Amino acid sequence: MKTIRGIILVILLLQLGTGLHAEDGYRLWLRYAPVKDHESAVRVQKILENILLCGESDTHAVLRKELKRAAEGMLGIDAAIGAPGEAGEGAGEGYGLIIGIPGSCRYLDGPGFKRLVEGLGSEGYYMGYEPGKERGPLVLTANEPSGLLYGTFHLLRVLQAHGNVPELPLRESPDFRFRLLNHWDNLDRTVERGYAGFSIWDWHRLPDYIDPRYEDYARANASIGINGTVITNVNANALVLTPEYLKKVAALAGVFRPYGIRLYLTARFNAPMELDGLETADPLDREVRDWWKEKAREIYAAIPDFGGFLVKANSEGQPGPQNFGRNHADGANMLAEAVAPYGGIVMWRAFVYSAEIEVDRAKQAYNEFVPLDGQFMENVVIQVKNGPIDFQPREPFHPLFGSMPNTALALELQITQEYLGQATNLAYLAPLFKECLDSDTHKPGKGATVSRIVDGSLNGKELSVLAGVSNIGNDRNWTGHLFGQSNWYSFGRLGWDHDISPEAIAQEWIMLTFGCDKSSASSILEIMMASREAIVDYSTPLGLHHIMARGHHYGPGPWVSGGRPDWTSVYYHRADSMGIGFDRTEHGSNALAQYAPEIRDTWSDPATIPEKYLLWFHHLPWDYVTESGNTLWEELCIRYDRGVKKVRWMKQQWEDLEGEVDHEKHTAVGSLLNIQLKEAEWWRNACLLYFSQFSQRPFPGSIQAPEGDLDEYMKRRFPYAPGIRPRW
Ligand code: BDP
Repeated sequence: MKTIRGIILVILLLQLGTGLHAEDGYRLWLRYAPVKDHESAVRVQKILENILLCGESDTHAVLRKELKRAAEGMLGIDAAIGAPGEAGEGAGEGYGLIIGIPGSCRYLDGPGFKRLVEGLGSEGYYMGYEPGKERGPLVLTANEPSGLLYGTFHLLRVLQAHGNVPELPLRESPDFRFRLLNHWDNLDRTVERGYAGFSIWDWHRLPDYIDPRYEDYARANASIGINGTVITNVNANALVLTPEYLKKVAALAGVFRPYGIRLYLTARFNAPMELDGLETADPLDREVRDWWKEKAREIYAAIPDFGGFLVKANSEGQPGPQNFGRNHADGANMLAEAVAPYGGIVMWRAFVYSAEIEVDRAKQAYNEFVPLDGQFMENVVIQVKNGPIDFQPREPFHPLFGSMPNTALALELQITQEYLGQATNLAYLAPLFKECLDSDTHKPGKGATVSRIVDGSLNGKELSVLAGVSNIGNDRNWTGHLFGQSNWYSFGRLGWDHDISPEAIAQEWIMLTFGCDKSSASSILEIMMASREAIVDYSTPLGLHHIMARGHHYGPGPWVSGGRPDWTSVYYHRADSMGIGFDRTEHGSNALAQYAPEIRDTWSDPATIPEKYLLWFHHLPWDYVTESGNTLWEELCIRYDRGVKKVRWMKQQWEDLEGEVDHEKHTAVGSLLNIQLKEAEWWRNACLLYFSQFSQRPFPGSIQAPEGDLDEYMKRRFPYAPGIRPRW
């Protein structure tokens, strides 16, 4: 009787628990929702009820808290987490899970355990049974506490998603050494290209007030393998390097440390001038070099594990070495020298282009950086965006990948959806990330994929960095759109293992986020997998790019012209009475020459280039016949229309899930899909009406003809659209 009452109480408490945590998305993929079926509950309980946690560190304390939280949420039990020295420890008897570094308790003493972790590095882990056994307690071991951290989160993820342990044994280590979020957060708490509220960094109240959200942020990142964060905008403010701000920064670093997360800052190149009145910021000037060395010393005194600097220099108005007649290598090496004694790194961005140079913007970064190959210090990495323009819904891979074999290259992805519908659109980005990672540069030969270049394996580079521009803000659900969480999640998962498929990542995320049944999960998966292509279709099909509205980049703006040509749309689509597209073949800007011959040859010919890149590289007549047999004009119309239809389908598919997923989440996403449909129609209508002025051809009968008035679309203004800096 007593036990039955106990069980009823537990169930009631669990329900109350879920009620208290309304499904507002705050808990991300770490919900630890009650395990639904009995069999799974038994399996999970076997693992989590009695745990032996060997060793002590701040990270161990984190593990203890997390395991307790998981057991309480999933099973309603208070897990017993023993420390070494307890009875039964030597044989591991009575434990479902034993966690520790080899040698950290009697059970993990044997040489067998040491061998298990060989070659796993500082973050890898082994999960399985005691060497030579196929049963007994589950063992999680690693060389360092951070390995235990990633192993624990992996285990909890699989237990939550599948109600079972992962396939064993498991030997895991990350593909990229540095897996970093880049926050474009300003010190006034606005977030450049941020669509989820204001910055989560409460600078004014730091260092004394520690918002509990900082720890939740660290947990979330650690749970998906992210091990670093650049907390300030690349359009940098030197103030963050002052003693007053460094105290605040140090407080954040202290919260992140037990979670294996190192903190990085953006360095404004002329900080020595702005902060201390030096006459120059010339990287070869002795005084300037000493200034940075002293600054590094000061930072490391406050934050011993400070990660290093991220720098945007000589780009979009940011100062850089070229202001002083020096080059990017001079600038990067000066900073690298300052942080090298402490093990710090410098991430120097390749996103440089200038309106003064009369060269296709897509070619400029390559032109500037390739001659510097081999001139950067070992602790410098050149951070390259996935494509040569700017995070468009679809871009070919950046030609710098493969072109600087003697330099470590980082890949910068954009998690925030600046050009993919911001936070009103559902866009699952793992397919976009993967498309770039899997691209074969053919430099120096077949199989030289972007992922192998960036993870360092192709050219034997130690330093490997995957960076993602964050989509996090202080909105209750962190990312504005609930599905934005899936992009943060995918970034982390791909940073750990770039071979996982977007489908597999989405499946995990869906189970963790919605905990729904299999058929609902597969409907959600279909929506996610269709979403990115839908956006490409209704905004920039067939390789069109950079035709969004000016400044805030919200909505269509194919008519944008005037001012800096490389910030207009007409510069990129080049529509005229003859046709449309940017000729980047040898007859045009010859950007194709920056790619390997295999690629250049295939892409130079409109008949052999993958159609998704057609207008990126070719200016073609409106009557050019595409793969489908339609003319280019017809195909363009059909794709714009197809994108809209896809969103209509996504909306319907989501509506059908009513009652299958949590009500609060269902309503929020449903409302946003209504907005997305309006925006998709707006893109299609505006772009097709605009381009039809040049094509002078009728809309094909098979599409829904665009509605509205072009003038009205052109007059739309959004003075307070989010994510924009006032001076843009
Ligand atoms: C563009 C953004 C701009 C950023 C820039 C960058 O529109 O706000 O500052 O990239 O990456 O996508 O530096």
